[in-house]
Amino acid sequence: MNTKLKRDFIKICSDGYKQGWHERNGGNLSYRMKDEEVKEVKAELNEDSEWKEIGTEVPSLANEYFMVTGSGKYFRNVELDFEDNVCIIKLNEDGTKYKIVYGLVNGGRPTSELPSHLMNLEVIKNRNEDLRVVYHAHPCNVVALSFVLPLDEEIFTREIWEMETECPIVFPKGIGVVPWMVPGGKDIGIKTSEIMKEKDVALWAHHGMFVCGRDFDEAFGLMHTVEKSAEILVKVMSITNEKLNTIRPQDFRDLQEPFNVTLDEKFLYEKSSKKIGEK
Ligand code: 2HA
Ligand code: ZN
Repeated sequence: MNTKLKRDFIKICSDGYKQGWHERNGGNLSYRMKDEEVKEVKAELNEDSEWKEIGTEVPSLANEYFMVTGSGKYFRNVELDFEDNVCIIKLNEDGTKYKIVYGLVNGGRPTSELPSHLMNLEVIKNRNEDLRVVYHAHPCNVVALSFVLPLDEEIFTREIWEMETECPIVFPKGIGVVPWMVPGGKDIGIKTSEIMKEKDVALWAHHGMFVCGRDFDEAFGLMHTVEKSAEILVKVMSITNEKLNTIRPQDFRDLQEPFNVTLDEKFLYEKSSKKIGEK
C-alpha cells in the first residue's frame, strides 16, 4: 500500500511520538475512510476475515472502513513497519462487529480504545460528515494540570484559554472533562462521546486527551494547541498561583467578531479570586 492516506497517518504518528506524547504503547488513532480512499486500496483488502464484537453499537458507522492503530503497538514503530502496527477494519451492517481487512500482519487487534474511538467517530459524523479523525495522546502538561485544577469544564477551559489568545479561536466550544475512569471500555467511551457531541476536545483526568478533526493536521494541531497552553500554565503556576495580568472576559468577547467565533458565556465568568483555578 502506498497512498497519501497511509503517508498522512504515518506522519501524525511520528509527529506525536516526537512531541513525547506516546511513551511505550500510549495513545491511539482512528480515521473514517472516504469512499474513494477505500476504492483505491480495495484490491489489497482481505474481506474473508472473521467478524468480532466491538463491545458497543455504532449504527451510524455501519459498513464503513477505518484505519486504526493496533492494540499494544508503539507509535514510534508505525513509520518503521506500518503493516505490523496499523490495520484497516470494516464494520458490519448494524455497527456491532468489525473485521480486520488489512494490516496487523503479525497478529493483534485494533486499539484497546476501539469503543471510545468508534463512539466518538459516530457522534462527530452526526455533527459534521467531514469530521473523520479521532486522536488520543498522553501529553504531559495537560495531564499535570488535571492534578491541580478543579475537574470542572468551565474552570479548565477558562484557565487554558487565558494562556494563549489562539485557544478560544481554535477550540471555541472549550474542553470537556472526564474524571478518572478505567480506560479501554464502553463506559469511558460513552462519557467521552457525550462531550464530543459538541466539543472537539475531551480531557481524561490523570491520563490524556481525546481530540477530533476533519483531517490529521487539524487533530494534531488541536492537541498541540491545548498542550502548548497547558505548558504555559504549568510554567506560570511554577512561578506563582496568582496572575498579575491576563486576558479578561471582555477581551475574549472582542475576539468573536474578527475571528468569526461564538464563545459560550459560561466560560467568561467574572472572577472573584486572582488565584489560578478559582472562580
Ligand atoms: O495504551 O493510551 O488509553 C493505549 C492507551 C490506552
Ligand atoms: Zn491512553
